[in-house]
Amino acid sequence: HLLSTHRRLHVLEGAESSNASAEKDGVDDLIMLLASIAVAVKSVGSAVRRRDITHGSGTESEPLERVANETWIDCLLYSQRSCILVSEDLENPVVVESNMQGKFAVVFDPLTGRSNPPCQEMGAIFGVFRQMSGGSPVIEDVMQPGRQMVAAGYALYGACTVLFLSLGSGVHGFTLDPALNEFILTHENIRIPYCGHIYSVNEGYSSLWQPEIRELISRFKTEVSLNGKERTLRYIGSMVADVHRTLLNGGIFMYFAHQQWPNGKLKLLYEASPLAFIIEQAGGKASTGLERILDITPTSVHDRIQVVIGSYEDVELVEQLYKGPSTSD
Ligand code: P6P
Repeated sequence: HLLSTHRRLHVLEGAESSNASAEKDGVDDLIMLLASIAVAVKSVGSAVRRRDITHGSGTESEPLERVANETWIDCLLYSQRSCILVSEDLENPVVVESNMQGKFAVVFDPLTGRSNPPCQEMGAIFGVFRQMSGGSPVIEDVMQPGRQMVAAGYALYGACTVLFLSLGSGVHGFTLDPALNEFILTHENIRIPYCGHIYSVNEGYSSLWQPEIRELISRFKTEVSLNGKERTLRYIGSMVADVHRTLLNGGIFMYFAHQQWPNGKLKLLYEASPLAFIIEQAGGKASTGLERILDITPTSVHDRIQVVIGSYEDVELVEQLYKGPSTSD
């Protein structure tokens, strides 16, 4: 779809679409915005793959971080479909100049998963809201709960570059064909398995967790999965990679608050909410253990929360263990 849309976009750009005055918040404009994100992903993916060549070996990802952030901002600005941007790498939101403004507020982490360089599983995460305010964009245009997103997705620079996204009607995955340098639809209408046996949590923090979290994990991992398999742990240390595996194989990813991160480590607006949007669009569930992530309205653009996300049955089980025996028990 993206490939054909991509071609359509070239035609649109080339032929000065007949309805050039088309409303800037229509589907075509959302696709133009997503096409600009696809360009950013191609460009950053190329820089990631060449990082040890162009930056010298053993380099911190700092230059890569700056390249990624600037690439995303440029692509979104020149799409002329965005009006306000929130980046993991910027303290404050960027308001797009009025002559370049569109009607979409975009939140993104341009190079996620880099806390353990040279992590091989870096990527990007993004979410798109429709501007709610009339006239100039305001902070409230990005301070929306994830359920208000009109699109969300992630890229992963793994064995190949993939771009998985949803416009609110299912989840579709695209794989970059390096020969064409185009994204090809490879995973149409993905559904996450209802239950899985892989659990993903950093048990290295066990001594830092609250006692009830230690108890929860201990009980959860001894529960045989509904698919009849013994549970097994996989943890990459890059949320986008751990959630991507969970989407395709089923299972659960958890990041609980602990002494170092009393509210949880992961960012609500541009990590948890877009991935929650994807997982729930694929039939899974995403919560803090107590409430749905997509229902949470941020209080600041860099809010952190704890995350329990994955197969519906597995998240339900963790929520039951977390909330304790219900009053009806
Ligand atoms: P820890 C990577 O920087 C990140 O923000 C997430 O992508 C990842 O899930 C988490 O940190 C890993 O954190 O504390 O387990 O190393």
